[in-house]
Amino acid sequence: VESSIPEHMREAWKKFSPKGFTTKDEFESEAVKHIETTLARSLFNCDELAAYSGTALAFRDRLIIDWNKTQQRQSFADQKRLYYLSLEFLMGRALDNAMLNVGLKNVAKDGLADLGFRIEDIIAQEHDAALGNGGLGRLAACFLDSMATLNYAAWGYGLRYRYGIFKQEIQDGYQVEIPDYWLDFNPWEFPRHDVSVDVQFYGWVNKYTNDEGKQIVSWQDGEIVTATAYDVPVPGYGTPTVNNLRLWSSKASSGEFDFAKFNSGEYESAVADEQRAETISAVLYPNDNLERGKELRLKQQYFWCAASLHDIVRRFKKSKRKWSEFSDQVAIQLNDTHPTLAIVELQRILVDMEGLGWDEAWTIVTSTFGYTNHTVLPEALEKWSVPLIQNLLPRHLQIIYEINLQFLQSVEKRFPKDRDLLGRVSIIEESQPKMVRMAYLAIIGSHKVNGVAELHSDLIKTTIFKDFVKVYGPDKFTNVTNGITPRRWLHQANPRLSELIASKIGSYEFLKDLTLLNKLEPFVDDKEFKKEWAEIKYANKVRLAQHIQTTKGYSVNPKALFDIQVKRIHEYKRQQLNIFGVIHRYMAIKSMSPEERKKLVPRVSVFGGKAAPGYWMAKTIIHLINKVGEVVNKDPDVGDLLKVVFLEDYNVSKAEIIVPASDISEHISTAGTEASGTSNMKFVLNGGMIIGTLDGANIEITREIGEQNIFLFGNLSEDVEDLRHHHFYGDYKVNPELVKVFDCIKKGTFGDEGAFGALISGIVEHGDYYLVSDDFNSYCQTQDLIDEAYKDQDAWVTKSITSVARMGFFTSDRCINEYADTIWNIEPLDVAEEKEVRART
Ligand code: GP0
Repeated sequence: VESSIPEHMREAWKKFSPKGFTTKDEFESEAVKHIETTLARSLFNCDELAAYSGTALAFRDRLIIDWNKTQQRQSFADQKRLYYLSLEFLMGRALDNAMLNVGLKNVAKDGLADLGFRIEDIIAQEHDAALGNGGLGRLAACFLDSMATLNYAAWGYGLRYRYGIFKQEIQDGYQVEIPDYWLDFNPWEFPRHDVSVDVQFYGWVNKYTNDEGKQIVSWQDGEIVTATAYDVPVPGYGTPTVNNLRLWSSKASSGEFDFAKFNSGEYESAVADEQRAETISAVLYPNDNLERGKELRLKQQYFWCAASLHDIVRRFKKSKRKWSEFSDQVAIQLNDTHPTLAIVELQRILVDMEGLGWDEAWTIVTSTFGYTNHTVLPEALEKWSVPLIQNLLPRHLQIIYEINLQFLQSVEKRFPKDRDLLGRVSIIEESQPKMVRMAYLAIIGSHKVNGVAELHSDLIKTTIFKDFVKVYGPDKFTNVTNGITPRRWLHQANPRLSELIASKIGSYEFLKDLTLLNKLEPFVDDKEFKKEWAEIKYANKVRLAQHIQTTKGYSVNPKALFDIQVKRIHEYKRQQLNIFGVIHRYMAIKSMSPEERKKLVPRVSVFGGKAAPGYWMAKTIIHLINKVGEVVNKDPDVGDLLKVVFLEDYNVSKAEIIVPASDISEHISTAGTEASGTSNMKFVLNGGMIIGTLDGANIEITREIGEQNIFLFGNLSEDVEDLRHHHFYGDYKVNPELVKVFDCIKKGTFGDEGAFGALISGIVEHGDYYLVSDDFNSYCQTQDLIDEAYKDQDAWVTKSITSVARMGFFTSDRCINEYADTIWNIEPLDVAEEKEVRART
């Protein structure tokens, strides 16, 4: 590694380079120094926010030391790296995670107590980094955690949105969106004003032959926007590795904001240019599993892909290697189709800018990229209109056409008699206007395509991508079942359970090798252990009940069965099935005698999740849940037997309170629609049971934990198509129990019945696409089984412990190792020496 500091002067550097604190006194000294100098506050005006800031800055310093070393070590090792391109990184809070990962949370706890603060209050000051919508963005965050923990040289690349996912408020039962400006104080990012890339839009393509007779293609006269890097350190657990998440921020290029405009009196238009450029990274699109084809979104995608690719290529070029070695040094994973333009951009860089031949370039491109598909829902599959791309990225459109031409020629050669096949696999959909099918481009430009759970990976091979299996053979398509990081989702969210597990199996090694959880199974009959297990669940429920008390202003009984569904609100996820089930239960309670009521298991139904601002039906579901809550919660006939809670603004930090507190959580999507689900894994890992359909990863969870430990119901994915057909062409009748629920709503029991009309007519009149009626009986019966099972607390705790013991497979560490072995072809870096040096100092 080169340095501008002469050899004989490096001693001074080494002598004074910081080592970072390890003791309580050192921590206090660092925190107080930051509070009094960096923040210019004092003993007399240090509130909890200032204490948070001082603590965060102290830990940040520690991370930076390891971060710098990691980057040096990785450059030095000169191995292949992985770049994870994702438009979303749903990181949540960083401080708690940093403290646990460097193993100094207890030091901070004692230090903060000395200074007059409780560590939980300090942790709670932090604003979530909410640069994502849901499952896909949180998966990216879990992956970064695993990649650092396993010592892979891996970078994340994303956008630095000024506004993350909106904050949700409920007013009169309706969702209201509030902008989430989160950058006021963010100690976890480092602006790198020296790392920038100029990105071009619009303009035109100039093709000519130069003096040497060579074809030159130049894309010119476009609008230039500058991408500036902001780096976020990503610490691994119990390792010196701190990886990098690089987020790009947009601003007008210095050329664009030109002084000529100023001087000629065009001050306003100069400022307008500036603002237009900044708009690109201003806001996260708040849609989950839905694409709406907005030009600004396409601009975001290209801006981020171009900046990332130029950064990666620049790093590669420093190594002075031959281009043919590019994919030995670089693997790029596409998190869904959002970064598909990176494929086109790399081809453009290699052919137009570096002068490689088309075929040589294309071989490099396809051996570099891997593509992960996250959904089969048609409305989520990205398509961009040809005229839009033509205008914004004229050269890229030409390249896309060339890729398509070459691909279709190769298909024609292999399947000369199948004209239809060509139309079906073409990147261009021959509609009005023509559309570019991004998933097809991603498949053609990658060497591997994976789904995120077994069922989902089978489905993409037999449905949306089946023609490509015919063209490429089945080996290009593979499965990597999703996973979650046990550091955040067990150790951080549920410290007491983590501690109990460690005390039983002898160490915290399970946090790095989650299969060690199986050592818990011999203890399933240990009375004392079971008692502690149950006490911890109860304490977590008390904590959630307190959260409900402070945020909603009413109390729920922590002894009741906590039934939780938290995730984005979506028709396919079927929160409507859940709330109809709640109404059914409510009606049953109302019709019972006091004696009968005494036999019931009290239940708290908790909902949480955001609806996309333009998704009217999802908002209607939120409205219904809130209105049902208003009526049920104050009905004296019901009392503690049923409470309905809608928790506002579900996010990562709230999930850390909610997930450990469930008895049952709901993962009830129409079979075949939920690619994987990941919260299902989080809930089971925290000792909760699941009510679920045979969908996504529920199937593999069942295989691992055993059928007796999960409450499955509903139709199978292979029957969905026939059922839908039957709704339109058969003698279709809505389930009579569900009809009673609808009648109850229509009577105005929950207020203005008209407000919920569409929810009902979607099922009764418009074909019940999500099979709510078909699954209603089976759902309600299974809920009854749950009540029965819950009455036998001892057997319930046995189920809970057994399930946790068998969850080892669902760590994101396993998942990342699978990607590394089968897709990226990368090896972890050896950090043994670094660990030793650290242990000695
Ligand atoms: C999938 F296509 N997912 C999409 C999308 O636009 N947003 C998103 O969050 C999710 C799936 O719905 C999932 O089933 C999956 O597990 C997750 O991506 C990660 O693979 C929700 O858990």
